[in-house]
Amino acid sequence: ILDKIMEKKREEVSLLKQAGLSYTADRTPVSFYDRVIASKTMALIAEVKRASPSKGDINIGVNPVEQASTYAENGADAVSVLTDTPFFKGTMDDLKSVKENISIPVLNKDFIMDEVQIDRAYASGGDIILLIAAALNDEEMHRLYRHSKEYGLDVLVEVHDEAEMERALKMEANIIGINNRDLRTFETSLTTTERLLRSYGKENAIFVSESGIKTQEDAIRLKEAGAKALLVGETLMRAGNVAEAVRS
Ligand code: IGP
Repeated sequence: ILDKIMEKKREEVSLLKQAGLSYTADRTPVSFYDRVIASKTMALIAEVKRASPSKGDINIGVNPVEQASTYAENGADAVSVLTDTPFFKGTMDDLKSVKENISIPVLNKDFIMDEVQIDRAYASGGDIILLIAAALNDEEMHRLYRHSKEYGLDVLVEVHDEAEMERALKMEANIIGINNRDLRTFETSLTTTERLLRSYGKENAIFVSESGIKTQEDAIRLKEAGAKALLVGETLMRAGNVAEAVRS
């Protein structure tokens, strides 16, 4: 699926460039990194996710602003907003409206392959952007990382295995997401975080465990593995009582 998504993204990026949109903004992003460093407890990145390629429709009728506000009011440390439309049914407008209504950092969750997407993220109110190691080579990762840093954006570098982790550490990424879901097979297991942190947990970065997190027991398990933050989407999107789910 990742190859298919990136192929579609390439079309989106080329349209963006053709349109010749230039994004102007002058803002100071809110730092997620500083917030986690200052915090003694496990951080939560709570995600707004209407649908996904692996689960289909999750919560198609969600009001992103209400959902994000509930996250923020109940102690989330950041809100992730999926902005990919073809596969996740999110929009850049979701990101903009969420940003206007909350003060905690906002992650522009998308498949970034070009600077123009970072310009757009910055101008739309994103504080953190995502770079997926499985979708980018070293040259692209470095270039896009540097571009993000010029705006003062935080970068979540996402890895899924040892080789990707080595690449992320080598570029001195300070926030590394370990995706428990294999984007190529959809197989999801929390042992991915446990395995990678057994080998790399002492390295100097904030490790975020991502995907497939459902219960308090899962959270405890990942905390014991050395994760400093969790990224949770589906469980919060399906929760009957979102406020309670965030707090727990
Ligand atoms: C959230 P979940 O299983 O809690 O809904 O997962 C998040 O980790 C997932 O949406 C995600 C993702 C990504 C989505 C992780 N990495 C990259 C799109 C692109």
